[in-house]
Amino acid sequence: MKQKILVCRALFPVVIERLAQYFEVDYHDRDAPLEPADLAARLADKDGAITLLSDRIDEATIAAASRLRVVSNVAVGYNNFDLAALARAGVSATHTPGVLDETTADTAWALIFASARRIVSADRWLRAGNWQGWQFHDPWLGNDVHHATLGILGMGRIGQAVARRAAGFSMPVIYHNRQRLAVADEAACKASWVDKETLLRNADFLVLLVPYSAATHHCIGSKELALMKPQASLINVARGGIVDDAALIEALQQRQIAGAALDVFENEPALDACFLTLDNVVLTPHIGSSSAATRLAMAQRAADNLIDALHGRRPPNLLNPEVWAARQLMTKEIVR
Ligand code: 8YV
Repeated sequence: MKQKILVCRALFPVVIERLAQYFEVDYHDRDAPLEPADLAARLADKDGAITLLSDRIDEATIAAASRLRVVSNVAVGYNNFDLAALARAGVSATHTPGVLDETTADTAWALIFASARRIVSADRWLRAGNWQGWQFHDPWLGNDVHHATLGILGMGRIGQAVARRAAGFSMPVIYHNRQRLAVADEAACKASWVDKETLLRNADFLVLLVPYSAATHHCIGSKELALMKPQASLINVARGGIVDDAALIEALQQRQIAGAALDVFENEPALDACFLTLDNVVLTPHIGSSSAATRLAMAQRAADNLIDALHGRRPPNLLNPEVWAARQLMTKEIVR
């Protein structure tokens, strides 16, 4: 008899067909999240699940899911998982690192340029029929990207992919990370480690790429924004909640910094309405990994993780190896 899985969102048909070769698939084939009660009810008889960031997997969600062995996120971030609750329930968790690094780095650069050169406001203004002729002192004088200092907070795989691109624009790169990169990795992305205050004071473009956790909650607030240059732009392609949105709105209103470009927000998809009134902020709806090829690669990787785990093979992107090891041990005991 096939094991049962839940797929919590409309994915690519090719991925669903692949999963259906191995499993009995309960498919929520809509591109909107399941209600928490619905999610819990549909997980009750499942061995595994493919989840998205909008599916909160905690104690309550898995309380009735006694067969559940693995939850496989279609995302590199996993702040929707309560890992402590999953450990207590003996459920393995996986994510999709690696496959979205380059695409998300591209998005960061798109936002750097959009913010520096005011592309979105200029487009909106032109469409509104305001263009009367070319002006030397046009309203869109922006800031140069080339030769400016690129600052990166959080220098994991995506941070390094962002840094590598800076060489093409002759930009010095500084970064802050809890752990300094190995010398060879620093050399590969031509980046220098600095403390957080030096990063804030010197970056012309500050790209945030730390994962969200209690430790990074509001790690950019009014105190940090006050240290930034008046011509600086803040770029967030990581997670809402890393930035204190109210403090950022205030800084943008006061022109304490030149601009921001944000792909993620506290409480998204709800958005502080003040952002909509500001012309020095670019807003995108969490599209960091959104290229067709990358979203397919993410879905396939999530399927790989689930297929391996439910066949007793260690999945490539395990988040909680101790849970996996404990279950393997338990299975051996039972067999013996
Ligand atoms: C996704 C992301 O766009 O992978 C992540 O952590 O935030 C993005 O790649 C999206 O959230 C998919 O669930």
